[in-house]
Amino acid sequence: MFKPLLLAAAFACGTAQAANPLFAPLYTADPAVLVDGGRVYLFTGRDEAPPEGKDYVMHEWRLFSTCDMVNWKDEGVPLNAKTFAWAKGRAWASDIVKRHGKYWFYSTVEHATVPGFAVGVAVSDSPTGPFVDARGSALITNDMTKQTDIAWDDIDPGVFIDDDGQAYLYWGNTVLKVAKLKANMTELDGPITVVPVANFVEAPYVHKRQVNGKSVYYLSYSQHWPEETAYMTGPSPVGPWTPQGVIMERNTKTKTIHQAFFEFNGKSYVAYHNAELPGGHEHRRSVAIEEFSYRADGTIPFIHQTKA
Ligand code: FUB
Repeated sequence: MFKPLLLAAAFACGTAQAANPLFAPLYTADPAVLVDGGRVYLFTGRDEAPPEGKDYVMHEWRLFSTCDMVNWKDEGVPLNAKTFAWAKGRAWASDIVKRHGKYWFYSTVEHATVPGFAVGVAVSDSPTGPFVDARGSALITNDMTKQTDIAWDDIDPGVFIDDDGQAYLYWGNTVLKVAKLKANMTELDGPITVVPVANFVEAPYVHKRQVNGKSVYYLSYSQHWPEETAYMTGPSPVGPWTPQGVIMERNTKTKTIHQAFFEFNGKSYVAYHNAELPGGHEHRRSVAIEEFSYRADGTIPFIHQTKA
């Protein structure tokens, strides 16, 4: 009697048991996480580079979900770079939030007519899609924000909605940028501000917790090259930020790492990528998740990656 019940519960979560690195045989990167309705929805980019590939080959975002952090369901491809008709391709890093009962997916793609990368926003009534372009045009383009001479300084959107309802978009490579979003989630609300962060490379991600009765905002990001994960804390979504140091080590088989923090069933997790799946390399990465506990003062301990 008992075992079938357990089996049924596991099947409801998903049918594939997974351990780090996750989602073999697919190579995945750039995790974005949404916790909703008792499930974790983990969006990833998909690395399709061949064994000797020398560049990212990324056309689509994949989605996996679970209700127990062990059994995962492959939810397929809820959207791809072609979802954005104005994009040339390159489905790079993304983030997802829920607002007004809809699911808003912010993502990096290469723009077809404005040289460089851009940020688009897609929307769906369900976390599993289908997603459609919410604007019909890019939210951020390289020509709006030329703070560097590189084409990829407008990548890696991270979205955060504060308890007062104000939404913020963080993004950038080499230079970290932040802007408010209007309540419609599809337009900027005010100017783009550059945040000075020593050694910042990419993957900004903001989350918030209550620590000893106070709101603490955590801004994590990739720093140096090869990258390691570092973070800062502050009293508001726009700082001022206090550097708190490195919390995850560099990878050995790929230079990028790209983290996302989340809470699920009372436990704390960070998702990131390395390239530890067999055949993995710089452009064939694999998403992994580590559980950790915040210290009593709210700081994040050093989190070691699972190594094979
Ligand atoms: O996956 C392509 C790029 O590599 C992402 O946009 C960065 O965060 C890095 O992981």
